[in-house]
Amino acid sequence: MAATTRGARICPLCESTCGLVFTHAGTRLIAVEPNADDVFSLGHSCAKGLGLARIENDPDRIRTPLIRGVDGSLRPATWRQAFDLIDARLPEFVARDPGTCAVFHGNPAAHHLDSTFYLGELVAALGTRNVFSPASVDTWPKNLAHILLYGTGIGLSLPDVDRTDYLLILGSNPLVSNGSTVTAPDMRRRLRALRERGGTLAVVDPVRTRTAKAADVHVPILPGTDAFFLLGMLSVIAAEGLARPVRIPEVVDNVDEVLALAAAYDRADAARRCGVDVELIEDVARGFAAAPSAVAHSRIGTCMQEFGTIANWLVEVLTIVTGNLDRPGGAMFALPPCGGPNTWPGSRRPPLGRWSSRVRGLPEAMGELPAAAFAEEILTPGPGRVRAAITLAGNPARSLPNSGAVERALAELEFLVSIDCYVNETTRHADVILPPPPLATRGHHDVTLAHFQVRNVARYTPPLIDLPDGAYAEWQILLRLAAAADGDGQATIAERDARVARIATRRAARLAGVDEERATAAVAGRSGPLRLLDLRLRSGPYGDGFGLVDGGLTLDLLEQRPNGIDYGPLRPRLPEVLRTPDGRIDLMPPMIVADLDRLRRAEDANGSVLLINRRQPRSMNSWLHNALPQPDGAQSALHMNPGDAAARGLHDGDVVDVTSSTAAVTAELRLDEDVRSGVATMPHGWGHTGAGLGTARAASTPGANYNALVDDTERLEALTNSPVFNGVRIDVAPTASRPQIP
Ligand SMILES: Nc1nc2c(c(=O)[nH]1)N[C@H]1C(S)=C(S)[C@@H](COP(=O)(O)OP(=O)(O)OC[C@H]3O[C@@H](n4cnc5c(=O)[nH]c(N)nc54)[C@H](O)[C@@H]3O)O[C@H]1N2
Ligand SMILES: Nc1nc2c(c(=O)[nH]1)N[C@H]1C(S)=C(S)[C@@H](COP(=O)(O)OP(=O)(O)OC[C@H]3O[C@@H](n4cnc5c(=O)[nH]c(N)nc54)[C@H](O)[C@@H]3O)O[C@H]1N2
Ligand code: SF4
Ligand SMILES: [Mo]
Repeated sequence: MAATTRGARICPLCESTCGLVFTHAGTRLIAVEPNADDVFSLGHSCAKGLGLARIENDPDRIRTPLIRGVDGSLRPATWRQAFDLIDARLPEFVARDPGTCAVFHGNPAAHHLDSTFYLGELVAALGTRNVFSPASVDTWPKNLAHILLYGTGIGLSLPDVDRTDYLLILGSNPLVSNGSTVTAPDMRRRLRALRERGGTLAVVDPVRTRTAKAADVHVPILPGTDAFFLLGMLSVIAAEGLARPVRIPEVVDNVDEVLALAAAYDRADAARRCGVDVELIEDVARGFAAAPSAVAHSRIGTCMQEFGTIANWLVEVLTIVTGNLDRPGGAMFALPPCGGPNTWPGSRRPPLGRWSSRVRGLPEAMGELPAAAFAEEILTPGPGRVRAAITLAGNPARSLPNSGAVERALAELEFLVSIDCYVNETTRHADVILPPPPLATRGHHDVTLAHFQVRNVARYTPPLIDLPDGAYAEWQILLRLAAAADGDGQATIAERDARVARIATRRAARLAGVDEERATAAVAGRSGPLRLLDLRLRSGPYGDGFGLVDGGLTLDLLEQRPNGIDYGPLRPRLPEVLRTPDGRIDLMPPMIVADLDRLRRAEDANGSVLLINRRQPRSMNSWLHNALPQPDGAQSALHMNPGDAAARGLHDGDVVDVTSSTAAVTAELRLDEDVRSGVATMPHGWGHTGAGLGTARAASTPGANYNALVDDTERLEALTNSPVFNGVRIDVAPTASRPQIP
């Protein structure tokens, strides 16, 4: 029998980053338990994390490369054969117009060191600006509001959930999603603790979600109207003199102007537009403003809607004018162990609009183009057209708007390489699929998510098993692809890695104020992502400065402390945290203020049902459906208020056509009292239909594809060009017998 290995592992699935304990028998993961000793998650976990053995051992998972044979089917190949094919094909696209080869990197890539540190190498080698990711269909409105207020899009202001007296959550359901842009494992415990210490939880959501049920106040708002709700709250605060100027940091400008703007707003209009009573808006405003500490936290419900940036700006304004910025219990900034844009010195030009997409001229943000342009960049003829793509850990065929067009586009590519563990709706179009190795072969530290941690902690879990013979780590795949793009497939990965490390070492040495030789020597025993991680940790805010700071953070130290190191609650960081050009916070950013006209002209839904997204506990976007089937039969049922259903003559269990401006899908109807009138909900990531899928179990319960219904052209958030996932106008009717659109 194979020897067993047991060790701590941070879960890579969601932003909670729970500590788990893995037991391996040889290379096989045989058990997953919560890690009670983890300094941050304290034994919390969920069904997905505990399901990692099923996910890792799923018989449908790809374990060797697949390449498309002459008969058109995908078949197993050696790594050598796969890279030979890539070496033969990829360079011709790189040699054409810049941008001929696009990159799409998906959600799991944000969790792994490999992609965090090495994806940039591949993008540079491809010489492409056609880089897309779910960020532009997820967080961009929030990122933009933060860039304009605080100077960086990733060092977000965080709700200090463990100390606040009043938490207002808008458009998030952390008791199912486990939280987003807030890394706070075990939200249930934290929210319960808030109420036990006499605090208030208020939830703004069209649905009485699990989180809303656990709250003191639920505001059942109409989708897409958060900006009105927040303006309504601010009008109460302005008119009743509830702002707290003495608690507003000196670096904040235009406080009076923003309050004057709010005071001029008619809160009765807010009530009408949001579909809630004006008294409720007033109660929440007064409760929030009167609390000793209060903070508003907004997430995807407020982002993927028509007025996402305005809403996310107003969330910050609310917290700031009530005197809750950068104070315990208010909105605070983390100090991430690897550092980041808001710990590194110097302000930068906002990473916005430096280039734009070819077809529609949609502006770049943070180095990427809006994913709403992904399909048309492939489908529209002309110079600079995308003809090849590399996808990493993403399923754009199900995660992007207008997925019908996305799939047509993927099918039209001349060459597609996917790094992925499944043959799914995207990778079935690939010429080559390269699988990532088993999870336990990787070291794990959340470089990006550490910006969202509600406590300052540093954790790292080391690899537990060796890479199988002949397999590639994901970072090695990325460097090998970069070499292929350069037409230099024979250069060794170690050489390329050494080049990456040299640049990283120079930077880390500069940050730590030591000479390069010293930094190089300090990490000499390591290679790959762990060397880069050590460089970042040692030059980061807690770092040992390559030996300058006694007891400072190093990767060695974290290896000795697999349950992590707790540096305590968040600490005030103003003004050093700011990276705006003048080092101040302008509460009236011209770009957002100019968009208020559009808000004023907003149309009502005019009787349409508004479709919004619903996340499911055992699902993760599109990719766990094969390994972790949903407990109930109706995987992607449309949930609707019984009154709305009755008005249409519909009954629980009916099969209905859901029709939008782009497509129609068929779904099972579930009557649900928790969904407010005028609204329906459905999860995204389903629609496991069509030929060539390698996910037999998911395909046997295919569900309906939400994103076939979402427009990628007409209705976009104006400042970020993000899709309006929340608030899709639909008709719901008994199903007609016609073929379903995928
Ligand atoms: N189980 C599970 N967990 C996940 C995921 C998953 O697929 N499954 N996905 C992960 C990912 S990638 C992310 S980004 C996070 C997202 O994490 P969350 O932001 O918490 O996402 P949701 O659970 O979808 O919650 C969004 C809520 O917004 C509400 N909503 C919709 N429209 C509006 C609106 O106009 N205004 C307001 N105020 N509310 C609205 C919806 O009813 C829903 O309850 O979750 C992560 N965690
Ligand atoms: N309608 C609607 N659409 C949405 C959303 C919504 O709320 N509503 N949410 C949006 C959001 S927030 C997000 S983040 C996106 C997610 O969108 P994507 O990131 O495109 O989609 P996922 O379904 O998470 O796909 C992840 C892929 O990574 C693969 N994978 C898993 N682990 C690894 C790994 O370690 N390495 C590699 N190489 N591959 C791996 C999986 O097999 C899967 O194919 O969806 C977006 N789409
Ligand atoms: S809550 Fe998120 S991080 Fe924690 S076990 Fe579940 S999926 Fe993993
Ligand atoms: Mo996401």
